[in-house]
Amino acid sequence: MTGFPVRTFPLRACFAFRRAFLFLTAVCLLSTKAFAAPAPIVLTGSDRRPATSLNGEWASIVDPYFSGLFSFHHEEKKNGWFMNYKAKPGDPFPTEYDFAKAPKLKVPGDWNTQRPSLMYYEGPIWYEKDFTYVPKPHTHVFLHVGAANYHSWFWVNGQKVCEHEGGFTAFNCEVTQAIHSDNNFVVAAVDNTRHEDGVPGLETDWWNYGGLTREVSLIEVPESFIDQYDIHLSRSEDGIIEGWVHVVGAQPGEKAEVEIPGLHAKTTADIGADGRAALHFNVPGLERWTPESPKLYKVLIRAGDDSIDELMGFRTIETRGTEILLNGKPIFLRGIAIHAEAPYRTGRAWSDKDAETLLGWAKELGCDYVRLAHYPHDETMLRAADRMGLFVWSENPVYWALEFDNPKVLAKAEQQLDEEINASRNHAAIILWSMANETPNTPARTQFIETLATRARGLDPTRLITAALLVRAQGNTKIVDDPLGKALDVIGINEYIGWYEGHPDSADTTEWQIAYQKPLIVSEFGAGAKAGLHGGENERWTEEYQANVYRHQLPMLNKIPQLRGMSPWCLMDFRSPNRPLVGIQDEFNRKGLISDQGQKKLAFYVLQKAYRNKTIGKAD
Ligand code: GCB
Repeated sequence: MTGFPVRTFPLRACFAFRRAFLFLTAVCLLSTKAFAAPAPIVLTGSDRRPATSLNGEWASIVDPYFSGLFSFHHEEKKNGWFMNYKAKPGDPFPTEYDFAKAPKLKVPGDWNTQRPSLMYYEGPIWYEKDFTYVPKPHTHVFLHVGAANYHSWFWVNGQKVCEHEGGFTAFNCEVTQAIHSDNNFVVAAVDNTRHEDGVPGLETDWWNYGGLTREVSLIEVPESFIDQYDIHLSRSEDGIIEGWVHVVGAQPGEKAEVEIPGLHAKTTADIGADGRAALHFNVPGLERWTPESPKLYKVLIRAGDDSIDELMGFRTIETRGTEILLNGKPIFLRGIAIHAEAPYRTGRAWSDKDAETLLGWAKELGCDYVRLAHYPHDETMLRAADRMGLFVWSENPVYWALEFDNPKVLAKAEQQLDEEINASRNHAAIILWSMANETPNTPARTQFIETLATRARGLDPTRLITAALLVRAQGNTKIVDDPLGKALDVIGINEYIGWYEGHPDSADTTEWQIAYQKPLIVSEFGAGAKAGLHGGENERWTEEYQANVYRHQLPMLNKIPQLRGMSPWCLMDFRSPNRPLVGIQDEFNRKGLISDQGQKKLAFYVLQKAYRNKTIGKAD
């Protein structure tokens, strides 16, 4: 097993061909298989493996013109800053950088909140770290990167090990050939420049935090190793766990084994030529995962010399008409939307503590569900949600307007979707894969997202596909008929009655017309309020105004017959450059029920009462 765990190579090859032979373009783009690189290594459950942490202080050089990588004629340098060259007396050339003298940045961490001069920085920054390592024979070593926003390049001891695009998903760079005994160094260039053909694109309503925002480590695995697995409760056969284990480097006929000691259940399966062992085994006495009782089992996965000790819950999720069924029973999702903004300190959230604070507040609010907007969140959030009994809506960063007619953009969205699903498909908490948020209703958009939905179903047929749609209006009637709804199992809609349109009491006279007989989740509604600002209930930005919006929204939503859940916008205030209003927003979106410093606003208690007393929502 060799090669870079990224899809960029085959696409690049395609684009090189395009220059020479235009007619080949379509062939190239439609059949990347012909030029396919080895499948990316996923290392599902990587946080359950022993690892050598590379967290901590890294040397950093801000490089707005990217002169560490590109020459004055914009050619990629052979001796760029990734060589970490130490100037010697008498060198016949100057060395204009020195990581040893460079200031430090903490990893994990966005750079913006670590240095005032970087708060607004968008561009490349170089990172360097020295480390010692003693590789063992007959192993593969991967550099595991939890997330690097947005585009990143990695070198170990001067050798390029990978390049990755996408700011919110983990990836693995094989470093087996580049790493050696004792002293090593790793250099990364991370560039958070926004691009028209990026995913997300140019406009977002959140801060474009750059850097190595999640944990970085080295993971050593045997020659043949468990790369991915999907272990879930069957929807169709009662008391059966099914799925597969994918082992890289195994010979057909070798075995993979899955054991759940707490249930005295164990199965052994043959690995096929595709590296997969199919699972299908009985689990008598299994206690199903529910928000009230989020039972997690220790699951031991073994193949050859490799093993992973997982912690998993088991449940089924499906729809029937306009209902959502958990373990066969209708549910209503009492939720809240959450950005990965770190409570109290601001910046990109990543730690267990961040997850426990945010999800702890969601529990206090009376939630059993969280919409993790607008991109895949850190694994720590998913583990905490499994533990705490919170359903999760997990989202691909297809946000607002993208170049929906650009096949390159589709490939990027597909890559991020694959990374999201392959890494996190074993979390009982995740019940919804969201394909997109508030995208413009055009044929190109619909085709783009339908393609993603089909792909998501292929990767994971056990969960529900959704997206947050926009709503149109005719007089007092809100109409939900976006054609994208056809491709979804659950319709998500965002509406801001009482904030972007009308007054809080406009909700009282609003009627709803929904073209789809499917479950509906109101994935956003809300209003801005500055914590501590008080006044009349029709005075914008006051806590009273926000609470008033919630008071009028809840009875209106209760009248929608197929309403099966909601996740108002949002749990906590978060940084957004679109929100400059001095003295009120100060570059924070203030629609949180809690301020970024943990102060609860009045609307928190309005929603808490409705959730705790179950005066909102039907089905249980
Ligand atoms: C939306 C977006 C969300 C924004 C929010 C707002 O519809 O989905 O990302 O932050 O509205 O506050 O306007």
